[in-house]
Amino acid sequence: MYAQMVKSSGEGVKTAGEMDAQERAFQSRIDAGEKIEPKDWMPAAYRKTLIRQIGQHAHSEIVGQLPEGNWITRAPTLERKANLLAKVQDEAGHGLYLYCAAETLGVSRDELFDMLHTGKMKYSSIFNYPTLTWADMGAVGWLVDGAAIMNQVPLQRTSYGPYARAMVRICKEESFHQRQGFHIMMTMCNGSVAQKEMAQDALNRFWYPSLMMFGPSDKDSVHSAQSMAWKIKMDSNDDLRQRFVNATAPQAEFLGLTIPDDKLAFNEDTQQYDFSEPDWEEFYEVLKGNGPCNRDRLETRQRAWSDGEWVREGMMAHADKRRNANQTAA
Ligand code: BYC
Repeated sequence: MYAQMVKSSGEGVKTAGEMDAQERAFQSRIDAGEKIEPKDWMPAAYRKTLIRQIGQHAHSEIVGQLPEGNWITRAPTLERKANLLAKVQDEAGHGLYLYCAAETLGVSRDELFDMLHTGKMKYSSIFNYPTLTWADMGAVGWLVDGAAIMNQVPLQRTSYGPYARAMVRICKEESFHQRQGFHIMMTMCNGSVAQKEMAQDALNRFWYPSLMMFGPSDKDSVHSAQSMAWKIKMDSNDDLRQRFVNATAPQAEFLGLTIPDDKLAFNEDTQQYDFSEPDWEEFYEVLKGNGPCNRDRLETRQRAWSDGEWVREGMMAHADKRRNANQTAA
């Protein structure tokens, strides 16, 4: 890998000759598969990229609770309600593991929340789409968690120790979520005609937004080359998207549903599925804040933050009181 970088570095990626001795030693550790830990030296840009990616990921988990939370009170059975409640709670836990991992890089949780609430930091585009029917709970679990797993399983081997370790736990839970979603889809597809139509409609609306989760195509990806050299990302956006389509197309066939893409077909030569790209203009509009639910999602998070102020103040006052009492006793 190191030798490969020297020969053909990606755009913006420093060659060995351009690195100083400390950077070269750091890159050698990465290439040797060593984990970087919080107290180790790291280039400022490595730290910054990690804070951006882990922070964005943490925000996605937290904002990702909103489209599903919408259906907790309307789940069709007690069992479905309990499962959905547990899933939404798991997402909060994932957010917390990831905020903790980001904090080890020297950014505070308050700073991260502030960046989310002021729109300086992103969260995944997928959560700016509405969940209109119960079938959307199936489609989100099957497709959105399915896409998340595709991206996150390789991240268990990412170079930054706290991020890699957080990902191990997250992936175990995400794969359960994916199965839960697929089970909802299976039940609806084996139900009445109206239920199957609802499942098809959910697939129609969530297919392309799920493909967008992997980020822009490789030629337009800003960060991939450097992030892959640093093993902050393990695979390119297009490779992961292709893997997701390869895994999901047979599942749709099993369900008796049609992926809304006329070009989708198994290619015998490549042994992969050919498929249509998502509408990238729509993707960039969602990133700019113009998706169907951007404003609503952000307002909900801002309101939760201000409504929770008295709880935070109470907790901090309690912590201060205990600290003072301990100091007096000592
Ligand atoms: N949404 O250079 P690129 C989950 C931005 S799943 C929003 O390729 P990078 C969950 C990108 O940030 C979702 N923004 O970027 C699942 C950059 O803008 P900035 C969370 C996106 O970082 C189920 C610009 O576009 N998963 O949490 O190398 C239930 C150029 O892109 C998106 C993760 O975050 C997008 N879809 O690659 C509940 C996984 N795509 O920052 C919760 C970890 C791109 O320069 N993250 N952008 O302003 C990653 O693997 C990478 O960050 C990405 C993007 C593949 C997402």
